[in-house]
Amino acid sequence: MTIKAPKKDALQLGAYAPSDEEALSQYVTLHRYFEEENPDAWLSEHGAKIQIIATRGDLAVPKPLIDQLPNLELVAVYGVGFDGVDLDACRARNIRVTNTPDVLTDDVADVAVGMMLAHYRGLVGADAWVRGGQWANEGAYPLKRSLKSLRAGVLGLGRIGRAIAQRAEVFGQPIFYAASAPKTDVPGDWTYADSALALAQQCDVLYVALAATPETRHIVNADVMRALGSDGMIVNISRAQNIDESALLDALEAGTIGGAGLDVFEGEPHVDPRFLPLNNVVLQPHLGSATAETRAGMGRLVLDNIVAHLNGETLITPVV
Ligand code: 8YV
Repeated sequence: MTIKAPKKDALQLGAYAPSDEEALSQYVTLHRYFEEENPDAWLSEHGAKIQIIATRGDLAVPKPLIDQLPNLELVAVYGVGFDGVDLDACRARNIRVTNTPDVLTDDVADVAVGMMLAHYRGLVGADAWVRGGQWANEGAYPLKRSLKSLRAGVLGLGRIGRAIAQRAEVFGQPIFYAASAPKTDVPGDWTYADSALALAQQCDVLYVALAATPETRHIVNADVMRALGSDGMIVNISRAQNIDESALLDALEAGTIGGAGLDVFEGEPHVDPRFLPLNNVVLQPHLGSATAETRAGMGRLVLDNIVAHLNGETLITPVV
């Protein structure tokens, strides 16, 4: 790709893969803000030259930061979730925002269904059963659940939610979903529920696949957990804010729900220590999109959006 305009200056808020950073450096001057020892002083001196923010889905781009960049034109998010970006502040100044949808859908859905499989077939405990000698000393591993006996409930039927539902169908699971309205482009046997609570009352595995917004905060609360029940499982590959994590810990500890599979956490990467002794939760370090193939695709999409912006061309995957 070529750029017709001079190199612009980009504020990099978090690390990318070295190959992605090398590719981006061909087109913009990257300033590794996340490594600055005195970021406020740096912004005061250099903020005016920044035209692009290169960030990630798990990082924040708050209004106070945006306000210190008077010449900001574009926020490029390496990730599908743009909940960390103050979109109102961007809209107010005609600052464009892009993300990286589609390229990561399948990998994130795979992790969601993988955590369901691991929990209901007890794979993590079974591995320890072998390694710890219990198989030889105590015999067969305890019986678990057949995946085809479970009902899948998907909260949020966007790209990732649909991919999760399609995978659950392959396991023979009936599909229930909750969305802003019934979908007309899904199989006729997918059952619509008009709320998270109604969905929890009809399913065994509740997949949280919602984009994080102020309206979805703690949408999975203690009432939803009670409705899901003691054989139920919550799987979260979206954002921690969509679940009342304190209520989730209470429910897991009390057995109100049977288990959880979590790839996102409040305060990540620092995880509430209450999770650590629990054997009914599968813990993953926000790795939904973390494959070589998908991260290459995400990095390429960030680059393509930035080059399109530099050339004054249509953005590839605009949010704002
Ligand atoms: C992160 C994500 O962006 O896509 C998202 O919104 O949360 C993740 O894919 C990824 O972990 C890069 O940090």
